[in-house]
Amino acid sequence: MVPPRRVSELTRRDWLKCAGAGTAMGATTAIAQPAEAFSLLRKQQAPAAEAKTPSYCEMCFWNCGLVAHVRNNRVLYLEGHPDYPTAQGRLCGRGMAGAAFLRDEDRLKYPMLRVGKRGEGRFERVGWKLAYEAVAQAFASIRAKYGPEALALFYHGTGGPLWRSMMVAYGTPNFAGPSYAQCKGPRNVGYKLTFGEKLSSPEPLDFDHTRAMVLFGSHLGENAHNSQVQEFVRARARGAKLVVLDPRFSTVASKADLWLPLKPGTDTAIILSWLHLMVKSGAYHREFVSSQCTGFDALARHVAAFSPRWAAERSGVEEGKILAAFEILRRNMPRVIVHPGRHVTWYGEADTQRARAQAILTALLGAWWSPGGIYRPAPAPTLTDFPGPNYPDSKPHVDAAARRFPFAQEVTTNGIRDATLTGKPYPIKGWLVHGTNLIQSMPNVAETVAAIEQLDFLAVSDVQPTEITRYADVLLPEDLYLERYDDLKVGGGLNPYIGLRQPVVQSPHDTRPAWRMAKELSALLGVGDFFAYDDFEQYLEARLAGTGTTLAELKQRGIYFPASDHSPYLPASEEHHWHTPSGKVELYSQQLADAGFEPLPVFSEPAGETQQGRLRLLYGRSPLHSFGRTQNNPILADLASENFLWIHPKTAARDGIEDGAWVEAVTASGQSSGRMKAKVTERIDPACVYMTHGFGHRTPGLRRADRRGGSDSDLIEDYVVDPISGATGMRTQFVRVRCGKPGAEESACATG
Ligand SMILES: Nc1nc2c(c(=O)[nH]1)N[C@H]1C(S)=C(S)[C@@H](COP(=O)(O)OP(=O)(O)OC[C@H]3O[C@@H](n4cnc5c(=O)[nH]c(N)nc54)[C@H](O)[C@@H]3O)O[C@H]1N2
Ligand SMILES: Nc1nc2c(c(=O)[nH]1)N[C@H]1C(S)=C(S)[C@@H](COP(=O)(O)OP(=O)(O)OC[C@H]3O[C@@H](n4cnc5c(=O)[nH]c(N)nc54)[C@H](O)[C@@H]3O)O[C@H]1N2
Ligand code: SF4
Ligand SMILES: [Mo]
Repeated sequence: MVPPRRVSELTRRDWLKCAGAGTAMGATTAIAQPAEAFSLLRKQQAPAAEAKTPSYCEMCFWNCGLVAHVRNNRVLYLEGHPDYPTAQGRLCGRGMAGAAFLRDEDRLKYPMLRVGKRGEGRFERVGWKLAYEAVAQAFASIRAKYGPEALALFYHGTGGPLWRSMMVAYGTPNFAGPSYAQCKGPRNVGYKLTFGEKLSSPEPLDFDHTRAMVLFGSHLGENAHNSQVQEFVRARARGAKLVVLDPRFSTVASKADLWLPLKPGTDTAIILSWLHLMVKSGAYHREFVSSQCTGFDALARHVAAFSPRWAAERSGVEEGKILAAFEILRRNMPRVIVHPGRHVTWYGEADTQRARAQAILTALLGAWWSPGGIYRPAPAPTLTDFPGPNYPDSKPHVDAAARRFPFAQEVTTNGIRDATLTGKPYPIKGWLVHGTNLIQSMPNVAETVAAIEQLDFLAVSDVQPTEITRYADVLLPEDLYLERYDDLKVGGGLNPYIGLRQPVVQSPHDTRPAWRMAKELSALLGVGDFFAYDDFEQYLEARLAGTGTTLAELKQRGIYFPASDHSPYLPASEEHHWHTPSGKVELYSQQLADAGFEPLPVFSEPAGETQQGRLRLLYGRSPLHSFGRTQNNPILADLASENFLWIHPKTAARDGIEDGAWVEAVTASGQSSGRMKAKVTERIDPACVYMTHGFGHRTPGLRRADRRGGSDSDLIEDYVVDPISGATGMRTQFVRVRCGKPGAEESACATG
């Protein structure tokens, strides 16, 4: 028998490969052991599983189906569920490493009350009863003094909506997640304004029939959404063309037919020039435009001035490349995927305008709800509501009361934070935070901390001692996703499904699932009627009534596909009522005009010109990490323990920085990224630096991640709020690079 290998003997490539290849190719897989001694065995060498339990992943929000091989309350390894559309039989590297969390000594193990100052991270262990009572008393006193709307919920992840039920039942309209205002907001608003639909997640991209793809940022492969990467790779293998716009030579740019190394924030200029060319040469989808769209003439007049030369001057991309990319679109239309992007909160108002430009480009290509473009996703199956009272009426949420963000689709995290800081439009005095590390996910850490200082009360539900937990008055430790039930997962897309998360092992600690915490706390808050089930299986059974499947069946199979005769395409000529005011696809947006915004996408130079020595901060994803939540995972910490500051050789030479040297990025106000290593590379625009998000933790409880690498979150002070969607543009930060602090081991920017 081959001895088990330490993770570090494997290269990152091995792990990515084995994750990508899944078990079908006899991949290396993980065996659960005490976290510090985590080792890897080949699947064939692992002891036989006692159970193979299906569930789904929560290492990120793609929520891939998995099958856990279990023995002795230990997960031997995880593999991709063969039937799940998001998994397609595989897990990504992060998903495979999920089992390592289970035996991680650093996880939160029991409820705690704060004993030190907020932010200090000093707590004492208590029982659940006391923890609940502390929350219930604080909530009741805030409600009595300020009204229920003075309570807010921040949430991300599968458990969140149950907490939302509790909070809404208690009377507050204020609940928000970073997945809107720090992520997809402007995209969803821009597409909704144009097509009357926001884009679903997974994005409905018809990779299997496409002939050409264009990516604005969207660094697929580094952005490791499992099935999207698999589908993209298949499309490329079939010969689909690829155009990538990115100021950085990203992994996916290195696979492209054409890479357009544009200046940051100039995508819209290039899109406008393509629209100009389409109108001028008549190379647009006439049938789609004439049957479905309104505002073409106004658009045609608007884009007349935006020649490829004009776009070249603004973007810094050669005119010839802009024309060559257009040729790829023209020749392959309508089978073109214009990727709508996902993390699109870059520059404020320009983000919604860019999303509008992408949507209009899609319309003119005839690539909306059409083969090889963006398909029409089937709605997710509907489940039965568990019987309960009607939710009470509440005051308008903070953004509505402040009359801001007319097209926002959700309450904004930043809106709630502002209200907490200023007391306007009304005070916010209590936060409940579930599964989101606001210290890392919201721009301007100082504002978040100042807002927390204004609070009468902060409760945090998490699984590990990340930064936000250090500020909590009460800490509610959740079971890990492999230890709990959650609400059912319903997916639309091409094959609508219902998926089950179920415990595959028991938590060895005094932790609880979100459903149980919400139910038990609700009882103390006097809104227990909204959670009138004895246990969660009863709830799940009731939700499944009439769907064609049962809990027993789902426990076995993990997923169920109700019959669906949905058609993913809409013929260009078919009569259709779009969910816009005009009932048409709105190339010209009267709604935006009426609200005082530009009705046709305009290009605006990104704010903050580069000054001598100052570099724009860009950031993105590490393929082996999710946000800031996996840096302490025993396997992933071993494979990718730090991030690097990408810097161009010219800039590095100017600043005297060598490849591999310890450096810090610093803002004008002196905020530092923390010490990290320089990666001197021609792959980045000389006027920018780049790093992956999620590193540079500042919380000693995460022993493998604390102060490892640099933090983009600590640097982003200068964010810009989009008045249309309410989202926060975060690529407006400039930094200088200086040598890592002398003192420790190194003294200067030399390697060594
Ligand atoms: N491994 C992994 N995968 C993930 C996640 C994760 O945490 N880990 N998170 C998931 C989530 S929630 C999201 S929202 C997505 C985010 O991932 P994406 O939606 O792909 O994020 P982007 O900001 O589009 O992509 C970052 C890229 O944009 C480039 N860029 C910077 N400025 C500009 C510009 O002005 N124009 C253009 N065209 N490009 C620019 C950067 O150089 C970088 O290559 O990733 C998802 N996938
Ligand atoms: N500077 C900067 N900011 C960003 C981004 C960026 O790239 N750079 N990306 C933005 C994007 S696209 C997004 S989607 C957001 C993501 O923002 P968040 O969702 O806040 O992401 P994380 O920072 O990973 O925080 C997740 C928290 O949930 C905890 N957690 C993990 N699993 C569980 C669980 O099962 N139960 C509970 N209760 N808690 C759990 C983790 O320990 C961690 O504290 O960040 C946004 N903000
Ligand atoms: S993409 Fe990876 S981390 Fe995200 S859910 Fe799927 S397997 Fe898990
Ligand atoms: Mo995101």
